[in-house]
Amino acid sequence: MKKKDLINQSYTESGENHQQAQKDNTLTTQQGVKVSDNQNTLKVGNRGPTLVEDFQFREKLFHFDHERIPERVVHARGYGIHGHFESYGDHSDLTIADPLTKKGKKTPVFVRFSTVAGNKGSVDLARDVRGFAVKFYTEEGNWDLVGNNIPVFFIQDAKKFPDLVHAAKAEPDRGFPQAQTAHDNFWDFISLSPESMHMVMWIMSDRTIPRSFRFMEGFGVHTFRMINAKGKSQYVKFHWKPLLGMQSVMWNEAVKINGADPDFHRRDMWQAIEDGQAPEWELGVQVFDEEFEENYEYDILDATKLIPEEVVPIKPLGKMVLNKNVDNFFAETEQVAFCTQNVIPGIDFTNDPLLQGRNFSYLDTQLKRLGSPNFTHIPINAPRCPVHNLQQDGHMAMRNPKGRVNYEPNSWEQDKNNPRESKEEGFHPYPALEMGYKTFERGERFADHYSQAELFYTSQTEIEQEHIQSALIFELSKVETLAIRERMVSHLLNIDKDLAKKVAKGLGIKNLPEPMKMAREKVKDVGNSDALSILKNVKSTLRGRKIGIIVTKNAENELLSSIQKELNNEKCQYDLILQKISEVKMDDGKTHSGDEFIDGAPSVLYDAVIVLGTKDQVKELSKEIAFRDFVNDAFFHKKFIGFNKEIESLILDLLPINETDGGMISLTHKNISKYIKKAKELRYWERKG
Ligand code: HDD
Repeated sequence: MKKKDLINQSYTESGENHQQAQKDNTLTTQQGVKVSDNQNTLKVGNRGPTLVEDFQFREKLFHFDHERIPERVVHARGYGIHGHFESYGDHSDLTIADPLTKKGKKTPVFVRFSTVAGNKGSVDLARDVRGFAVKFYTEEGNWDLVGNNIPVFFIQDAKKFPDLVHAAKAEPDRGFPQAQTAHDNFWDFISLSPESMHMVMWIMSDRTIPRSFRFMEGFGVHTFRMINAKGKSQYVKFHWKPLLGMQSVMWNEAVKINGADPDFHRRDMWQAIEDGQAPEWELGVQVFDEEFEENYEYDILDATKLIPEEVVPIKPLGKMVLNKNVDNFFAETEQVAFCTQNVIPGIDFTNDPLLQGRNFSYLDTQLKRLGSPNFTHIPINAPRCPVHNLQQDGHMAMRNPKGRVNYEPNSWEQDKNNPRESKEEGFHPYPALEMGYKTFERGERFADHYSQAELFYTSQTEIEQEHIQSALIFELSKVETLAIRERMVSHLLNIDKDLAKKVAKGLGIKNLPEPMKMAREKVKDVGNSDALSILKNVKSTLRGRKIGIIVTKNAENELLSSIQKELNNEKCQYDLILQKISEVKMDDGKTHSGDEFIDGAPSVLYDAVIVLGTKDQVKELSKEIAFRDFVNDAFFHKKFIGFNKEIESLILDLLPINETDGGMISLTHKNISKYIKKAKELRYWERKG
């Protein structure tokens, strides 16, 4: 320890050492008074009662006692990142929206990814929809595109939202299950809401167990309007496409990841950004007009329906890059307040009853969470363009205009503190013609609840269909009430008979129930959309993926170095997993320090694995459950497994096969690129079991 540090060292009563203030770093109270003792309360004698007079103690505790704000009623667990959006071109034929009118124009953004049902402290890999909320800080004000990683929603009308969320969250008497839909209340509600069936197919698919936030699509869900300078309105649906491609994990992996690393998704994002691997998404829109609206089989105002990309292709508009982690989680990720009604000139709403209800809900919820109508004064919510208005006062007001004017009209001189409306530049709602009787009824074309559920299911690969079947069987097996299980099967019969039969069989339902009565006949030809499948769209890349490499004592260093070199070329991350975290001595006497040790790095945390070792060491390792699980899980999760030739038979001894399959590669200096090429397929789906 340097002499300077020693001088600043003192000891508390209990003998712990702690540092005295260096110049200008003195601890103060919130009032700026310097603190002399931050370890001991003020007492009468060193064993006497504590004095209320200790204002430093009282202030410290007072602040601590009030540090929490209410968590979001949904999407409580989230993770925020800064970045920017860059327009590919001038899209002013479509919209005057500020971020889209100039090629290369960059607009700062803040994105919060989230799960929906779980509390703030729940696990990252719950089977759940992921929120994908983007705040654009445009020169024309904040524009919030508050979407999900699924293009449709459970319900058609916002009035049903509180019931949906109540049913999905923990049951009110017992306070569980946490972050899970596998319980009676959820499936009771769903099975009584035929409109949810399309979404059910999505949530039972691998879309709800993404490998990373970086490998997810995002959707604005509703139909919005874009308005150009001539006042022409066109309908749009927003899509975010991850440039790294899509990827999900298997359910058995998700369950294990939640135990091994409950923060798997946030850690992945944090690390990627710290490593300079900023994830990117392309923003695109499906554009269509009123003629399409009138002729489409479904109502474009119905958020439980999508328009296949094959029917209306996506027009790319620009690219979003997320490249900066937050400085303070609470200040930014927790306090960010997204509101669907935050639109700017050039973007407008439609009459989608879900969107209309959201526009009420989001503003309302921010008051509850952030406690003041001045939540826009918090830096993460503050627009980055000028803000002038006559709204004043309220809790924690930070923007306090000077002068005597706080009303309008007034006859005082106009300036920043005395602003006026502008007919030319101000936001004008699109002058849509609206006429009709007041009614609680829904549009007729909202009533076909099964066609697009079938479209989604039949557009999946066989493997993905199997995952949907297993997910339904798993979830419904946790439902105790048999009538609810059967009601779900009767819905599935309207979607796909084979699916219904397989789920019924999995649940031990011997006699199939009658199909649920349909409110409206399904369309004749539901079509097919390859874009709906993850596996039909795998991007052959290891970029952004992570490989777990177990290295034992005396393993061949040259082989390891060649592997590391190739993985670096692919911009693939990797961890060296050792028997002891400290270091490993290789065959040439050189050493490597470990990123992980074997108990802390199960193979579920990696996209592919490699084991490099000597026979003796691997034999020893094979006695350990962590190593056996590592190899077995990698095998059953259909990951590519690489190993040096010498240990091939030992690896096989751990597995239920006698010879290697196409997903297992015995590594030599010459065939590392073969392993890399294979691993880019991400999973060896041909593997049985
Ligand atoms: Fe919502 C949060 C997405 C329907 C009411 N919602 C919230 C967030 C996302 C979504 C991503 C988290 C924002 C953040 O990170 O802070 N919600 C959706 C999508 C929907 C949807 C894509 C359907 C298309 N939501 C929906 C309805 C209502 C709400 C129908 C109510 C009528 N949502 C809320 C909320 C939340 C919210 C209660 C909780 C926290 C918040 O708003 O800021 O107002």
